[in-house]
Amino acid sequence: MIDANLNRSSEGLRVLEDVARFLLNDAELSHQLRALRHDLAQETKSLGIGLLSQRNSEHDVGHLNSTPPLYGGQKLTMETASLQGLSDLVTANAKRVEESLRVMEELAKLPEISSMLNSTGFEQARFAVYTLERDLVSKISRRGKIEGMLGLYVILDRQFLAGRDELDIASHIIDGGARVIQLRDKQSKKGELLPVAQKLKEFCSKLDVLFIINDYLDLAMAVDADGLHIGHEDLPLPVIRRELPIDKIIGCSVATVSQAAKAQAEGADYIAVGSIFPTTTKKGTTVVGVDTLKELKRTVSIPVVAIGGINRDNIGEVVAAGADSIAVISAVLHEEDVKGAVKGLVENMNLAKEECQNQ
Ligand code: TZP
Ligand code: MG
Repeated sequence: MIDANLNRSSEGLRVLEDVARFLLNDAELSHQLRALRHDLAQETKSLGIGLLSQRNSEHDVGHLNSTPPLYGGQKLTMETASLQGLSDLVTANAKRVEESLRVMEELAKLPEISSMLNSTGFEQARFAVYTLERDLVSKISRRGKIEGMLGLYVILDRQFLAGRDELDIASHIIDGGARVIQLRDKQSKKGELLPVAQKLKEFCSKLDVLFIINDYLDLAMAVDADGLHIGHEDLPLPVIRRELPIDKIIGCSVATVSQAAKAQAEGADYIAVGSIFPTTTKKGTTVVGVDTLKELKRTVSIPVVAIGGINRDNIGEVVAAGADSIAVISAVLHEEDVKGAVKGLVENMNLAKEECQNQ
């Protein structure tokens, strides 16, 4: 029993670690999983030869080939359960680890075993896996959204609509080829914003475009937006992460490399750096230039959205500097032909991307 459960837990942990390492590129999670696997191995090292001597896999009555099939030929084990995706794979393996740690924890309470194994250690490891399971599943559930973000990001600032209808403008933005719409409104009351946000969310969902709310956590939650964008004057990122459902993305505005590193460490899914060029849209913003963007790309691994004064003429330079996505307000909303403006930006962005790839 000890041998089987130690194998189960270390194998399950290895699966989780490799998902974190190779598929999620998450250094912190893969490090934590590795440390846990190593600690368990260390804790039980003294049992090694004894356990191998007792091993008798060929005659294990629970082994797939040694028992008659149950339930019409299907064994009801996690091994045969169909996995719908990466999230299921993580859940199945996390459960395997949690269950085997529980078995070890109980076994270690027996008088003949308690001198060799520490029950509390297994209990602590089990609780650590509960948290790691949640962190992995939440990362996976946001992955698709973050990938969908890597295009043109248009901020629908209601103060720039000049009486035009939000849904009308959103449909032109999407027809033009934008992948993300953010609702920004620094003036209206939230009660007035709620129905607007609700309509936009429904519309974007149908067309598979990400919908992000600027500033307001409560509004983002009320309309079930795909994510929330915050700045340094908003609630702190760890508080937002705690409150938002785990599948929602959080973007964070930064102006320096150290702010970007902090946002990444605190769990931001993407950062927006700006203002790249001078802009009249946001008062009092500092111009950071493309050099900050380049430096920042060397420092953080999460997607970087460039913002501020970006238009059809300079978008190529920003893409060449490494921006994963480009956010604009006036280059789209100051235009009468919104769809045409978005199309022009997307075209120039794609051209610049192609050029970068050919270099
Ligand atoms: N954050 C930094 S610059 C900026 C924001 C919201 C304004 C971007 O607007 P524009 O019109 O694209 O320069
Ligand atoms: Mg803000």
